[in-house]
Amino acid sequence: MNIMKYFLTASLILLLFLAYGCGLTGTEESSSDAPSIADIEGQDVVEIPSDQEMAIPALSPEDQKKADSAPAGMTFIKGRCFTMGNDNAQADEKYEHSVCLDDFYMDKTEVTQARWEQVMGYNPSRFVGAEHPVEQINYYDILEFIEKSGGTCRLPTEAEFEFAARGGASTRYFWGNLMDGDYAWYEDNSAGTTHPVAQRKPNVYGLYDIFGNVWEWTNAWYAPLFRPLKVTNPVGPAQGEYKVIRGGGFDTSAGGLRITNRTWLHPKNRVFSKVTTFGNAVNEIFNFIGFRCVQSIPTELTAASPATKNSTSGS
Ligand SMILES: [Ca+2]
Ligand SMILES: [Ca+2]
Repeated sequence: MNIMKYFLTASLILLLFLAYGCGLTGTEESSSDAPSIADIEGQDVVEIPSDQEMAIPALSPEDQKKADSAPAGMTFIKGRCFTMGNDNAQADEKYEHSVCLDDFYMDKTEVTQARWEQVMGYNPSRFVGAEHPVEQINYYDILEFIEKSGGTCRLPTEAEFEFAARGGASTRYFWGNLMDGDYAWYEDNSAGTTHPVAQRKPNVYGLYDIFGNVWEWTNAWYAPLFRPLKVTNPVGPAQGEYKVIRGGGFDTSAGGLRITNRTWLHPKNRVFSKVTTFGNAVNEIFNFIGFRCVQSIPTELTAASPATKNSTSGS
């Protein structure tokens, strides 16, 4: 009898030990680093700012000339090398890597409904207002707008968007590490609607609503990871299924407005299939996406140097 009791006790201890061991293993597996769509889509991720420090240097006389020649509504962005991405946020923001960009011009504001209607002859937006950003437009609608705009507009590459939006900052937002509603319309201050452009404070380049109000299309195909290579003027993958959109919108949480946040949208999609935190796919209208134009610097300005200045220009 005593032997039986001893055996049962020993078995019980062994069972408890095994159960505890399995529990530990399970915990480890659930915190695996393998990225899933739910991980990437989730917004509640803790981010530690990287230590990259960038100051906006004063413009040389030649660059000042480019800045003075900026097309109406655009600001000059002096290109250089910077660290793109974020190793301490969502999986698809990895890996921090060096990117070098040429100079370019960028619209100070999102394309307004007035501007869209002038070019396209219609206004598809849900939150109607001449000075509100246009939305409910897909990627191919924008290609049509670009064609009709006669060379005065292209979509930014993803690197151009991040560099411009960053405005030299190495913090979570271009204004610092804490959310500040003075700089962006987002879920806590937007009252569930878009707002006329340029009502919040701009970044150092004079870009308004580069975070918040409407998300913005880039020209890049979405890939879940950046390649950790030093690259010049990267344009992203040659093809893909989704386009990258950046910057967050009026219905985005504070966390989702961080500089390096990325998400994606089918180039034709007006109905977005979203993966919730519970893993359910639900259809919901998710098309409050706008855009702003960029332009490359005209060759007559990039070629200009003191040595060639005396040549006459017919333009
Ligand atoms: Ca925006
Ligand atoms: Ca994201």
